[in-house]
Amino acid sequence: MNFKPRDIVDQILPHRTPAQNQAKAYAPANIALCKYWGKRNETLKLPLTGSLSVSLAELGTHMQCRIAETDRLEINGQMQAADSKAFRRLFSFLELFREPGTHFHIQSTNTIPMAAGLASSASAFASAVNCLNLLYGWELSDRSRSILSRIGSGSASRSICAGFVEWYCGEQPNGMDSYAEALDETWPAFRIGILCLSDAEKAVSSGVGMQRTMDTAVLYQSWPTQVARDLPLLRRSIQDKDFECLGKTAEQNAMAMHATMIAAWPPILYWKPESIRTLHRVQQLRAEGVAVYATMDAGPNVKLVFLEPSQSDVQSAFPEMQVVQPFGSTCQD
Ligand code: 2P0
Repeated sequence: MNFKPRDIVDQILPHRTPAQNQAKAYAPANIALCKYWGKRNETLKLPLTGSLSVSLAELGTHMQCRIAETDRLEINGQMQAADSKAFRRLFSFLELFREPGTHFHIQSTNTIPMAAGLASSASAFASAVNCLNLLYGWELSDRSRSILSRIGSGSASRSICAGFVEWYCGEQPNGMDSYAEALDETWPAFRIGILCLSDAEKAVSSGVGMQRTMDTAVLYQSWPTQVARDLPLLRRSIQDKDFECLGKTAEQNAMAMHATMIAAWPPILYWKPESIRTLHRVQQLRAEGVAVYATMDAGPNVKLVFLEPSQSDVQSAFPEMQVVQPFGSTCQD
């Protein structure tokens, strides 16, 4: 059977009667240490492999939803046209959850710098599901909210949880076993550094990019093998607090993902000269003894991972970097 998003939503939702007139919720953005790159089912956004991320604490999306006369969407205070990409994508998702004739006024505020290419769909769809869960009084589990968010955008499945999060690939055709869960580990000294190198809109969306890579890159055949190696290494390095292993694995995973994109046709080359300069600078810092590693997503920006004791060295090399503490502050802060 070919399951549709509506079939899955019907299975999960207890009812479609709002419990209140408005609700507010939040979800963080996330950065993958082992990337999600390729789907086995486009409609349900089922991934070909598992992935593992870290959520960005206070950097994400605050969403407010009010029952209204007509559908309206404000992002960071700006009203969005009904035929804009953001409006159409969000409301076709919200349509899955409400009775015909119900309308929403959505106000969404991103605390993540839009220019970083990080104000992704992940925190938007996860915050929308969190918001509807309150508005309708569904009291859904993390697992159910993760499955529902995934239908909006794959990586949104991971934005339901804080800290380190693993999204299971699953194998059921209805995707009920493809959800994300937080790892039971904290690492207070863990830091993410965000570098805004370019705010140009990307020419190839990640959804189109992953499909083209699967369809045309012979190198993509190696991607599941890469993930099969990297996921256990990352889980173990988080458990053992082995930062060198975590950093190496995350950087290599990101470079391997980009290698598959570059091997697609037409090639998907998100890198800008500034991205490459940054990657070289990271290598140079490591040669000088600073434990810092890089990761990149479907865009030219570079995100750094390091531990609190290296923060001043990394910050001196990249003064414009915004530092995120996924597990709050350490005693030394
Ligand atoms: C990730 N990316 O794991 C990877 C790395 C981009 C590169 O998750 O098509 O925007 O909506 O499921 O969630 C971006 O993918 O794609 C993404 P859809 P989504 O973070």
